[in-house]
Amino acid sequence: MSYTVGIVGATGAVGQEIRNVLETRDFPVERLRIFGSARSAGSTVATKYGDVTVELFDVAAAKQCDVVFLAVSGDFSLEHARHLTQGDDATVCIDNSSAFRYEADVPLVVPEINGAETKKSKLIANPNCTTAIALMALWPLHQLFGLKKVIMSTYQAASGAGQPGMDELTQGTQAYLNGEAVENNIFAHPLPFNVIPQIDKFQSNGYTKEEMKVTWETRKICGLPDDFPLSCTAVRIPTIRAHSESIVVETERPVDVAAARQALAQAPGVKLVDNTEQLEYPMPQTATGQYDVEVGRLRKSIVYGDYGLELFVCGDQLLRGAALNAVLVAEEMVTNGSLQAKKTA
Ligand code: 11C
Repeated sequence: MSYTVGIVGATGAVGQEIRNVLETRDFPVERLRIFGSARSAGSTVATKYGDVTVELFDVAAAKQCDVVFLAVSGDFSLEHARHLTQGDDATVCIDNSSAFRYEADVPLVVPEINGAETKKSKLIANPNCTTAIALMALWPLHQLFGLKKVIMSTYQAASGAGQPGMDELTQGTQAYLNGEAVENNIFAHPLPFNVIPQIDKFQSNGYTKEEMKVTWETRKICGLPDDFPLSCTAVRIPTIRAHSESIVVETERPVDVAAARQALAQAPGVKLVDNTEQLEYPMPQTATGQYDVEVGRLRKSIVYGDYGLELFVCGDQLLRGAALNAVLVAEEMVTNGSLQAKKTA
């Protein structure tokens, strides 16, 4: 069986990667439809499935698809996603924004963890990139030792702010090296040769929205209690498109570092890169462009002793953090029968 697939926002950084991942993974595409704004409508995109003319987004037209990927703003998703997924002509919608992640009736899915949730709804939320990347390592460790507490600090790439963020970093770096003024319109401060301990807006508890997303989303995806303690400090650094994360976990059961390594080496979506003698550990340069999240620097925690592990993780923000996860959700829905091709007259 093959499907009519729609992408809304296909010319943005995430939308482009969704198309690439569909093509690379040979997702069964009968027809690809690309929807955009009045600015991009009418332009042509060369794809594996032939040249595709960008259509002006319209709910009725998008509902003709079997599955629609939304790679647009939360406001756009809020306005249209429920209309796409309701009614006799409803379509499956996989939303990359944060608009529905905390709605009780909308599954928030990392397929390797809670893929079965996709059977419950036509509207599926894709997690925040920082959460998705961390969970590839945290989930196998939770299975093995039981997570009691998680403290993490992130080193997040410019791609988290989309193509404009990557452009601001590269242009700003060139300007800096030329001795010119560095402009910042996307980031709160100039990013080149800097680190910025702020991603998204500050909340009343002193954390940023990005940091709270990691806490809220981890609880929901992993089925942890609503008060599960996870603290994140999210920091923007001048790398292009792979997020890095330093993670400390306290565990319910005693840790065994060798067993942790073995579990991570076998975990889907993970590449164990942990040979300090050879100076091998996760880095943005090696994680970029890879489907698997690199995990390494595994060690027993000197803070939590037998009940704690420390590790370092790097994952491609646009792939595992967005496009790959979304396509894996669609693949899961094909496998479990929740994604059906519409009968055409
Ligand atoms: C960043 N994690 O690095 C953000 C981008 O909730 O989908 C993704 C925001 C989201 O800036």
